[in-house]
Amino acid sequence: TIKTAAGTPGGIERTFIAVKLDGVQRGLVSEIIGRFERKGYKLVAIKSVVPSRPIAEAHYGDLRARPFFKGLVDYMTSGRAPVIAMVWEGPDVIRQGRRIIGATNPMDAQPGSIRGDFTLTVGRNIIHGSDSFESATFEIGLWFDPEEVYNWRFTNEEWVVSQN
Ligand code: IDP
Ligand code: MG
Repeated sequence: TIKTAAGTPGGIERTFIAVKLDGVQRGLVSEIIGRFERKGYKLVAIKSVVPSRPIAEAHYGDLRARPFFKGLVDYMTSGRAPVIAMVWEGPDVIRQGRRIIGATNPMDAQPGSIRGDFTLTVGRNIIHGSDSFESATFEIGLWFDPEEVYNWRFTNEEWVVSQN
């Protein structure tokens, strides 16, 4: 059986994943969704959105003091393409999502990861993923209303997540 306590290592969790506008412009939305989907994770929320400045600033609030912060927020809110905001659910999805995405700097990202396979610079690394249970909880609440996140059950769950 699967532990259901959110935040338990290996337990069922939710994480916030976003294809940033560079990923949208490059036509990599289906590639990115496909990687999470094929792994066995469950898509419980998705929308196309140009974030407001307060949302982008809150989203990257931990980077407020960094020199690239204003440029990052300007970029995210530019509307040159939308962001594809998602919530994915499944065992250990916060940590595994970060592994699927790869290191922040594409030059450190492993081949086989999304950033390792498709990106060259930190300013155009195409995807965001929550880095902890706390940030996942905060980011899901920031980007989504509760009714936009839908609880549903995989009919093939026993073929994807059984331990035996
Ligand atoms: P993460 O996206 O892997 O969690 P963070 O350190 O949280 O990485 O940074 C958030 C985003 O800010 C990065 O994905 C990247 O787009 C941007 N960023 C981070 N460091 C730099 C930098 O040194 N120059 C420009 N942009 C940066
Ligand atoms: Mg981060």
